[in-house]
Amino acid sequence: MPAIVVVGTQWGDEGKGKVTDLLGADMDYVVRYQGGNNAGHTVVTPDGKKYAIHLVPVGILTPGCIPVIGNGVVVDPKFLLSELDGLEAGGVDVSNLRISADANLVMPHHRALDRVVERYLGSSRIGTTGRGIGPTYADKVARMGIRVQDLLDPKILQKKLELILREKNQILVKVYNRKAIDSDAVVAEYLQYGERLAPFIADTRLELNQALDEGKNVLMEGAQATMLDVDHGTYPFVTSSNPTTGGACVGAGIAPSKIDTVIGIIKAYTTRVGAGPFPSELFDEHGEFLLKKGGEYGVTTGRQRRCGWFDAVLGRYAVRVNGITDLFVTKLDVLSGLDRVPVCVGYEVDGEVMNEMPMTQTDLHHAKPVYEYHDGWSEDISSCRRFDQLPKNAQSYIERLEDLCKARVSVVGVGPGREENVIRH
Ligand code: 2SA
Ligand code: GDP
Ligand code: MG
Repeated sequence: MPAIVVVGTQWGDEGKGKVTDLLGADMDYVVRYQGGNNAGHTVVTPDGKKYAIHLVPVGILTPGCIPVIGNGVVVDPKFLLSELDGLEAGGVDVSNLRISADANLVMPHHRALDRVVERYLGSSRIGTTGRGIGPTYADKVARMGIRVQDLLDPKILQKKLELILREKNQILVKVYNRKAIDSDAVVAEYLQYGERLAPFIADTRLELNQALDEGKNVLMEGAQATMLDVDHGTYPFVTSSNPTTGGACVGAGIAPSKIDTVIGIIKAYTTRVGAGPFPSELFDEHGEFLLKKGGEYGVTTGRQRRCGWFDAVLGRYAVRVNGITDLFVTKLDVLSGLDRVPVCVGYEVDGEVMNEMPMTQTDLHHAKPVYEYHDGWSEDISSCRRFDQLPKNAQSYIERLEDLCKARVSVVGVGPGREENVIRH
């Protein structure tokens, strides 16, 4: 079987963790291909245990599955070791983990710069997770990155870091009035991490391609989402990587021809954490309803998520950009109890109605949602497992999302648990 991609369609937190865990049982490999420990993926296992996974692939929870941190991920080694320690303490076997030797490392100067730049931006801030993600990717592209393989070569690590810190310390001290970072201390600290991580460091590109050639099942686990993609999202209010399907190829070193299934995870409503445009955002009691009933708080930072109605313009855009073959609609259960459920079907921009994503960010910032209204349902749907068990109005809602987004809805989530799904096709 070729590779499968699980991709976020909105602004993240659609339930990628749950879906990856659900599919994990049939997978030989689960691969993270971008992002870092900014991600927060929640998994609730059948025994009721709740995990919040950040940097390692969710597949680490599936016995026998090989979890891979691909070359496109940015790795904070201190965080990674503490995440592995935490999982091991909870009885999870982490010994199968592979980390690409080519992945870039999050260094102390990246974390420091992420925070000071956000403060410098003031009211124009992005609302990052403060994990050093943006500065690490910026240095990677500027060819000033330090990679996982450098942990295995003390001389190179020392040489690269001394050179890089000469520039970064000027910025930290002279521009932002912060303390300089001592390169000897960082080298000593990172070599210790390197010693512990050495058994996991691998040529993951080779291993994944060999596995695909042998017919093994490989799942690519996206983090963040389409509208946070640095190329296709609401720039500059985005993360610094490519969560979209194309990023899966680059971030793991596999060819597009190896992918034949792209599963788009889409919440039955919309949320966003951090700054940036959000046309269907709610500022009333309905927004409060979604926040409370949906438990919409950041898994990494604890921040309250902004909530709004389903945006079909955005859904259709995500289907197109990612080549989504199947949609997995999550959290339909959260909408039970509403008299009517609005769906955003277009944007009004300066008196003109647009049915597709505007070309410019200025237009998106000015976009006012155009809604159509669906009758709601009051039943608790969490025990439904077949489509015909859902209330008629819930069925029509899903069918309409399918029409508007132009992709089939194969599964509908009716609760956080692994089994709480309506399987359609
Ligand atoms: P960054 O830290 O540079 O990637 O931040 C840039 C933007 O990307 C957003 N972002 C996220 N949005 C939703 N969920 C994410 N993960 C956590 C979660 C977030 C949390 O699962 O809840 O706990 O706050 C995530 N990671 C990055 C971020 O909000 C910025 O808008
Ligand atoms: P991710 O970043 O895409 O993995 O999503 P998060 O874990 O950040 O947020 C999704 C939240 O919704 C988590 O708390 C999940 O346990 C929960 N969740 C996932 N699917 C469903 C569903 O169908 N119904 C309900 N009620 N909760 C769900
Ligand atoms: Mg999340």
